[in-house]
Amino acid sequence: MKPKKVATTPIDGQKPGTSGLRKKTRTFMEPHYLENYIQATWNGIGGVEGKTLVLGGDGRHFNDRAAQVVLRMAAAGGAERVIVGRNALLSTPAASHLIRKNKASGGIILSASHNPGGPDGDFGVKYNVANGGPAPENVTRKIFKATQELKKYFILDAQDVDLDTLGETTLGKTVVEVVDPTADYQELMAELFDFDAIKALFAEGFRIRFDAMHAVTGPYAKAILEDTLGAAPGSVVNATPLPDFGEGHPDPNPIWAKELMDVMMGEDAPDFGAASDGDGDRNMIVGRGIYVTPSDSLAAIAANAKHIPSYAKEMRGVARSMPTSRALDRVAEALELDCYETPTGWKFFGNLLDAGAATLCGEESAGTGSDHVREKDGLWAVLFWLNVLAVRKISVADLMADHWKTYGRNYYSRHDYEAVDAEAAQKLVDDLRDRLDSLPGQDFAGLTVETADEFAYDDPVDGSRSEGQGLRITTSQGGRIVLRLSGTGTEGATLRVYLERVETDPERLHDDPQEALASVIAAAEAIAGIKDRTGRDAPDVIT
Ligand code: G16
Repeated sequence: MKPKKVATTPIDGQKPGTSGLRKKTRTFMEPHYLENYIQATWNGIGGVEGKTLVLGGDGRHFNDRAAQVVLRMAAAGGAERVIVGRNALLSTPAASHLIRKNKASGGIILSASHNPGGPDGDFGVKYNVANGGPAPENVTRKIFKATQELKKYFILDAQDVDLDTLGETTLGKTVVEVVDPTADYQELMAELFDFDAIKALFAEGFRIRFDAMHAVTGPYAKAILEDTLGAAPGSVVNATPLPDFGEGHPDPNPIWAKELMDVMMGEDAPDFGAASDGDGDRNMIVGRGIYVTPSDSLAAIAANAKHIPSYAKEMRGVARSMPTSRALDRVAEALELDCYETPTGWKFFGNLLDAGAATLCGEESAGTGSDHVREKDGLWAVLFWLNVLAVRKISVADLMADHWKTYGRNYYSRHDYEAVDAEAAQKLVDDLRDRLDSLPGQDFAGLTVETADEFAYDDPVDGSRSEGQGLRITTSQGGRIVLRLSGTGTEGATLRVYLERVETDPERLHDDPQEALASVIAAAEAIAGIKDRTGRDAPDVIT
């Protein structure tokens, strides 16, 4: 079997965004599209000859076909071994773990995360590096450059590999090892958490509903929560991964996981509800009658790490992305932990975790994780919460009430304007950037601007600088407004407006977040003229 050389030309727009390359599925299915990007990835990382790679995806439409292409191109490039999840399935955190455990050079994850799937949905390809984390900017820049210079790619002329059977086969000279996607991950979770305590909790009748949203975590959650920890059969719902996620939007937030929200706000709600996204790295936590925002979940996890032996032992610092609420900062201050603020994108946590500067990190976009892998990890967050509840014997609502009483409450909400005209969105941001210096001291909707700047990040570990990472404005009354354009959308632009206000008055800790934030929302509108410039009356998604 000899690699076939295929002549090609560069394809425009193959620029990795916040998390790999995401495009419409049909775009990825066009001739040469995927092949070009994979070859550019190989070129950008200095080839794959003699390397071990990990491969898996979230099972969305085209996942199976794309995996075969990646395998044939890895073989054509001379990879020594490719470790693949059975049927080309791997959750993103499980892929990260396999890369680390096997000391692989890196891995390809086929996923567009929380974006819808199916032929009319989205597809994505992400390259993760040897530490298990998403490729940092110095690598994605090289990949992008390679896409612009590409003239040929190499692919083995071979039959499909049987990915349904565990064990080793060969493709050319490359060993293809098909592994159980859940086994190693489950072992890691058992090392981190007190499974006996969680088993005892379920044995006492504690009820959970985990919504896998027809995505990749279904098999993981069933194996761990039901089969191992003893949650009642049927606790994990929508557990079979489907190529179109059951025509749903596998994004764990109150809008897209409405079914779960309705159950949790209803009369016979279970004790605990959770959901995860397409590739299993995001999570949503809900208690009976209470939704926990991702920013609050992160802060609560940090505050309660002392109840979990593997984390109590050594908590280094914590980290959050800039738009994430500053609830974490308040916990870090109280616990005397360093707290890092990074740009949006899990890749920015990699250096801090590798250097041992941070143990826990998280984002407002429903990602939480720790140094156990180099990705955010949905099921990990769920197990963390369950472990804490098992030790503290407390409800989610009481835990949060206690948390806010201790640290104050950072009311928080994100307003998304989706598929807006890209030029209009860019102009809104550019115009506001130009006015930033003039804002401090001015009043908007009753709030006075205190500071206004554009976030830039100087990585404390490798000294690299990332500019243009979002506009941030702080106001009187503990308010903060952040505006940035999403780097994961596939249609027009998505404008994200992040709104926050700190409340420490014990009488005002249980208000409706949109009401508690009304003044900040009005100030954001007065400052940026969002409705007028986007032509929208209201955000498409409020989380
Ligand atoms: C990715 C990144 C996250 C980021 C999120 C949203 O998540 O890994 O770090 O917070 O996108 O990014 P943006 O605001 O640019 O759309 P995922 O779960 O989509 O891989």
